[in-house]
Amino acid sequence: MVRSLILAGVFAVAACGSPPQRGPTISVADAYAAEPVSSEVAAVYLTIENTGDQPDTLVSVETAIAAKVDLHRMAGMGASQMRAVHNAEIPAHGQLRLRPGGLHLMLMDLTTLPHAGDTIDLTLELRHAGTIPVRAPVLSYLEVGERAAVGSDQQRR
Ligand SMILES: [Cu+2]
Repeated sequence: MVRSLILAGVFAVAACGSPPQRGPTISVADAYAAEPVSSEVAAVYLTIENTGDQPDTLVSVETAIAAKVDLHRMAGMGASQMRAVHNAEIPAHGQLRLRPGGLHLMLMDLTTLPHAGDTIDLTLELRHAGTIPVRAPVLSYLEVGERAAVGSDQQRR
């Protein structure tokens, strides 16, 4: 709370004339992880909602069970077609959707192998909103496939 008040103050100075933002404008929904098929990496999907007037940027993600977390984009079919992305914008009054076949988080060098039914705790860092804790249930390969069939990146609420 203290941190968001400080950030709101900085923003007010930087964008004179805009109405002040009230309360958190960033939230995370629909987080889940795919049960890894190898002992080295696991994919995590989630949606970041931005109800604010300014874009924000996902700059990093941490979790206790992986040495590092990369943001990946699919450039084609298959794991060999994944490309690292350094950050991703959450548009004002919009959402950033990480989903199978698109942008996703890749937990690299797993220290613990998560199984379906477990949960993974992650910490997202956004440029403006700061750190956001996220809990992602681990789903089986079959359950992930069922979710992937619903909706698309362009979905609007
Ligand atoms: Cu990946």
